[in-house]
Amino acid sequence: MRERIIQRLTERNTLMTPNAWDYLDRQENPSDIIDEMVEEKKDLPFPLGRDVLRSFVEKGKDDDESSSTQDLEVSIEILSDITGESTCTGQLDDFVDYFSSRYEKLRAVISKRRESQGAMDINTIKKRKGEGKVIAMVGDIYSTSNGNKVLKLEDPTGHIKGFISQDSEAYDADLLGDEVVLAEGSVWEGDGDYDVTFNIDKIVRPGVPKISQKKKKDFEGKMAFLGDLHVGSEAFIDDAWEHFIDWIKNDEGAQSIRYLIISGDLVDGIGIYPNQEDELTIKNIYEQYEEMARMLSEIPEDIQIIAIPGNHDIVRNPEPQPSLPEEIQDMFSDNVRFVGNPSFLDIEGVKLLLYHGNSINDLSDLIYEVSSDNPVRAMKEMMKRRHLVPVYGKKTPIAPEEEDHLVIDEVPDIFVTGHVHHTEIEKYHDTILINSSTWQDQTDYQKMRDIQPDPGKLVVLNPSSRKVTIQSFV
Ligand code: D5M
Ligand code: FE
Ligand code: ZN
Repeated sequence: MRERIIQRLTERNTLMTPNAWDYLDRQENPSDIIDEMVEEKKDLPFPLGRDVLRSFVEKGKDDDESSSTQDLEVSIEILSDITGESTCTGQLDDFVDYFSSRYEKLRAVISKRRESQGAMDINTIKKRKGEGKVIAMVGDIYSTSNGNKVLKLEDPTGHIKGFISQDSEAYDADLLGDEVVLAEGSVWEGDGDYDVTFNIDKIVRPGVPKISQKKKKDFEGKMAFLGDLHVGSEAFIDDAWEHFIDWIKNDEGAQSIRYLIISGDLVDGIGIYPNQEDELTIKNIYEQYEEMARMLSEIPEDIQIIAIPGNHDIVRNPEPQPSLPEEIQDMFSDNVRFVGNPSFLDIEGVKLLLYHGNSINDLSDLIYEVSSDNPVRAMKEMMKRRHLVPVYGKKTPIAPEEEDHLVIDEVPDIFVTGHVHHTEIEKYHDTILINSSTWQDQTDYQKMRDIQPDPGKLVVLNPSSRKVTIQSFV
């Protein structure tokens, strides 16, 4: 049987990793699985790993109605995740493609708005002059000596100089470079030293529809959220973690938890900030993950754990980040599932957007009302712009993928971030915004930067009733 499987895979230019073999050996009909996979999948990754294989097998189980699936079986569908899909080649052209994807995807969102009717190309409005509207990406913005704003508006047909008077309603829009907006106004004829200029009266963002016809979710049980464990750090709060483990194993209130979502920064990593090694109890990153795996193995295995990486984890820093490497994933029990940062998931009909939250720092630097202590406010700004990293070139590095995976194409039921080591929940239209807590106390580095963490908390949500509670373990 093994030879036949190897043959089928080599015909398709791939091989399986040892862990994928282990997984396959535990299935009832290994040979059939590979036959089906080879037939159904156009492209097979090299090597073929455990996760891809498992995802294929589990999907098959869902589709097969004759099998007696229990009501409460785990069902996770990955709707968007960069893992295994990266197209980055490191060429300059990548950025051209990236921003063009960002524009097209956001234009598709904004075009659905009533206000977009009658929007014109920049090239057309430039020739035609007079009143009109355009769907444009915002370029460099600066303030003039008279206190007005000048910016560049761009679409695939060209660009035009934009002008926002301080008296205009558009002045207070907190426009950021690289966001895509609908700009309404009128075009001034250029003459002499003056360029043709679009005088902007009003800015409309992609936004989130206010009224929805969404059905109530019939999700059974609860989801719980935590993040920023920073395992390996001296400041990791063992006591709080032990309380949490004791609670999740024994407390009646924990029995209905079926999914545990971890929003990145699983370990503290190494070399993330100056002199970090002085604050590490585990100085080897693999050992940090081994400890993390041991800790998660204490959680009852009927709880499905889903984890994304953060800026302290062992994957590339630019976003989107793929899931942790397979050699790390293999340290963990089968109920732990690793996906990329960000990921858009469908968990039993509940749409979940999971993002570590690096750009919260950028938004708090750029928008007056946003601060890192109030992360849901930053999350709202992301939702309004329908983008997780609305501004390029600040603190959050972006990998120029052919498709912009950071666009919020679809409005999620739940949007989760972490990173700023606070716990906060708020509803925004139909979406529940959650910033999940940390298990790391203040580090010397954070003390220097006056960052006050709010550690040791677990957010518990009933997706069906939309009731949320915060459980504290410190
Ligand atoms: O982030 C821990 C805390 O440090 C969180 O409050 C964000 C803040 N932080 C992290 N990186 C930066 C930068 N570059 N500027 C400002 N504040 C930052 P963690 O990712 O766990 O180190
Ligand atoms: Fe963190
Ligand atoms: Zn972080």
